[in-house]
Amino acid sequence: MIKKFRFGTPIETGAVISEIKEQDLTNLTEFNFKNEGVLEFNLQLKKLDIVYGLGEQIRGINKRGWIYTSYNEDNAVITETRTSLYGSHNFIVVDGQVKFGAFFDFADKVVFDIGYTDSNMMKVTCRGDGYLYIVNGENAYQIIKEFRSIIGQSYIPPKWAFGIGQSRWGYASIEDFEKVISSYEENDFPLDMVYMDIDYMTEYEDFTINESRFPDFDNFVKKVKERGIRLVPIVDAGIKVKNDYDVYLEGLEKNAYCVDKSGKPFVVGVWPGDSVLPDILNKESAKWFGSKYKFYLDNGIEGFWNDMNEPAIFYSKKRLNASLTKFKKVKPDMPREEFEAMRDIISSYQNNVEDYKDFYHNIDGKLVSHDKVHNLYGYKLTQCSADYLKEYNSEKRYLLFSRSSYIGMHRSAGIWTGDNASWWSHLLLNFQMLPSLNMCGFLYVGADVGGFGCNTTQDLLLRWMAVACFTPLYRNHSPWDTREQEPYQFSATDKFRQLMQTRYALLPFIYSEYVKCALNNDMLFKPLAFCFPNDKRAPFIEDQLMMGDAIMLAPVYQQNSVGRYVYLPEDMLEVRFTNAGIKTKERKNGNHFIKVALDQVVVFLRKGKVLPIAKPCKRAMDVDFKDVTFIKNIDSETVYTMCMDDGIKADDLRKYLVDIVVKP
Ligand code: MIG
Repeated sequence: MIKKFRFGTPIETGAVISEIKEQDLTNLTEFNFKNEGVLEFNLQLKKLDIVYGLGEQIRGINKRGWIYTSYNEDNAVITETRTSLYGSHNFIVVDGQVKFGAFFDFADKVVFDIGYTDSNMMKVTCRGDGYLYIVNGENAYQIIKEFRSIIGQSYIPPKWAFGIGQSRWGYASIEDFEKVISSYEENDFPLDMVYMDIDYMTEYEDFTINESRFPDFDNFVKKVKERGIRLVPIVDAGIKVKNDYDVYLEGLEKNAYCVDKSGKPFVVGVWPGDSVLPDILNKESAKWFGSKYKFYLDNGIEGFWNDMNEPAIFYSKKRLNASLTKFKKVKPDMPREEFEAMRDIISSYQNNVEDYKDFYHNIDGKLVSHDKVHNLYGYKLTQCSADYLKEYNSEKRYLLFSRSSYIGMHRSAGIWTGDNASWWSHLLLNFQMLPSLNMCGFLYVGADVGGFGCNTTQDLLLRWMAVACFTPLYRNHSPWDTREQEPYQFSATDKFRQLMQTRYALLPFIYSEYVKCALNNDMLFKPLAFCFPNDKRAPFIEDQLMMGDAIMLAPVYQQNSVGRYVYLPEDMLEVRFTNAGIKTKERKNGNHFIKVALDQVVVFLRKGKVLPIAKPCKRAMDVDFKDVTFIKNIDSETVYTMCMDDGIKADDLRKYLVDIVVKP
């Protein structure tokens, strides 16, 4: 039930892996289609129609009432007025009197005006050439599963990647990492990963380790792993221009960088200063860049996060040089206008989209301007690292996630949602992104726990950790210029420990549900309406989600609240994780004010379902999936399907799904 339409001569993105026959445009009945230089798809919306999708985007689960742009953007100020974030996930589902999904597989900019200009109209405009896929189905949920089946199975990380990770931009030496790990150990906090931000490198050079601050690095990696913890380094997109940096020289020799019009490597400024961008849209160059991960792998590293791959640009050398003559000398009596003109020039450097028109990729011998394929950069960069990891060791699963992305990347990596802030509104925003990301194939997802930018507070971090209990990627991360945010920096140690233990108690459930969703092209997080299709209120609930088909999440996301109102579409069992054990209570359908203390996690278990709970553990790999107890809301025998693989081997995980019989 999928129709494929082609517009022009598209760049193949690789997002869709199924063979689908192209159809004549006369079969495009879902949209009113116009092509006057730019492609335009119009649809009249009915009052209560819902539009789902768009993956990593701002605003709610229902995307109506705003305008969204797919043009990957590095901008750390994520407010409600933004229109684009780090990824482009061009899949939407219209759910109303008409129901269909639409995937705009365009490498260039796509704008989704979903009732912004005219509240009853949806207008999608696409720049450049591409494909449109129309997915039909009975309901939104079926349409999504159908779409997921043509884009291929989602990435499954190793089991340890479901543990807790600690990160901070600023950890810069063995001592810093020692301190993090020992603080976790002293406080009896569980931990699986510590992330290494850019300060581990020599002068921000990718594929290097600062030897003076990390002497004997491979031994350090080994020692840390003996304590059950993995180090996960960051890899930035830009390669430093420097005459004795072997990686830079090698890439030069292989013509592996993006070039300007004259064919010279295009120079941009990022963390290392003047840098060049690997041309990862070129097959050979991509292969070369991916192979560089060997450096870390040889040191015992098993996980990576790819950053700055929109690509982020602090300045382009070209713009910088061209503007220099415009600078006047700063004088005390300088007119305000002149001063402001200078300031404007300076602030125009960072991530100026005009720069994207000034460099080129060599795609199969043809020079293609970056701005036409901009949205693929993070995807393809992460793809080539994933390809190399497989080549390095095809037996093993690696942890890999990226900041920038496009649909297709979901097969080889996860996403973290970039530079959020320590704002209560972002706690809700990041929660609402979960189902939208799942619709687009991204299952291994998570936000910086506690918020990245700005100063967090103890209560925000606690509430955030209660939500993160359920997100596949769970990482506390913040930059050096904000309040220190590791759980051990605050006084409520017992509360933090309680929440972290809850995560590990839930690991057999989280991991098994994740694997099943990946294998079945299913969503891990669903809007309520997908599970309660006959409930009239469910479509308008934006702050509760179903996880798998067993539990409903309803997190507290407001400061100073002692709980929240929760809507129960049916009778459910309230399951409360407390420091005095797990407490359950039957709840009738309807509205309830549910009290939730700062160290508690409350979920609602559906009738006929069970929830496996593991014994306390401090490392994900040590959680005993065989030794679980079940919280039950059943009248008769049922089965729970658990994934019992070793958590590491790259294998068909279907073989490890075990049905466990649970009696009432
Ligand atoms: O320009 O590596 O989103 O997680 O800590 C900032 C430093 C670059 C942005 C990432 C953030 C990371 C930071 N990076």
